[in-house]
Amino acid sequence: MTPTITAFERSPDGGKGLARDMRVRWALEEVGQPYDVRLLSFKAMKEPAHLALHPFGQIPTYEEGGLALFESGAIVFHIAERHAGLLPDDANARARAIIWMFAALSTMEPPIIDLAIARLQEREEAWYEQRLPLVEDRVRNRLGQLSFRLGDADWLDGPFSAGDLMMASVLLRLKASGLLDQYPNLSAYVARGEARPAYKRAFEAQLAVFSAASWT
Ligand code: GTB
Repeated sequence: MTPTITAFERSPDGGKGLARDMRVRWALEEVGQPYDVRLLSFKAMKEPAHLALHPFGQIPTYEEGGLALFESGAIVFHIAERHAGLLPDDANARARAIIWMFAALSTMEPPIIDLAIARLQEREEAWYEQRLPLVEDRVRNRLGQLSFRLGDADWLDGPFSAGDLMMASVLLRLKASGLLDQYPNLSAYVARGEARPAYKRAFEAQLAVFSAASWT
């Protein structure tokens, strides 16, 4: 059964691949699973039909037969569990790859999103200039720790895994900020992710939505 995912009809990033459907597309491409996409307007995301799938009225969702999932991490984990290629067979190596999925989502992503929100929504606040360096420092702290752990390895724990897919997806959000450039091994890590054929296919697929749209 071909799964269907949801994505923005009109993403604020105009196709830079920063919305979270991108990590789901990437996972599906890595395992060679074709998929359909249902595009949603911001209005449709808050309507009952979508809220029945996603209680928070967001993208991405994933539907496959009778199964409906939300949360990009849970979706990527489901894909990685059901197909070969994103999680090692060895039980301990598999558990360690899963650690990195959680680390990406619960340790790295929160300060990165906090920074994105500060830059997008708090610029006009009187305290913005005071707060920004604190937020950036929290991101740098995590990047420094991750950079130290990665060292000169290609991936976080042996071969490329769902943990790397999630970590690279989270770090990509920092690309435009310049912060990543201060950690050459992390920049190279993200670039290795972007160079993967599956990533490129996923990126082109999400970009095609915006290139084809009449409003662009
Ligand atoms: N924890 C959830 C998950 O991982 O799936 C978070 C899902 C989420 O934040 N979805 C966002 C959404 O639906 C899209 S990805 N937002 C609409 C809403 O909440 O009403 C976040 C996002 C959006 C836009 C950009 N961008 O343009 O750069 C980047 C990331």
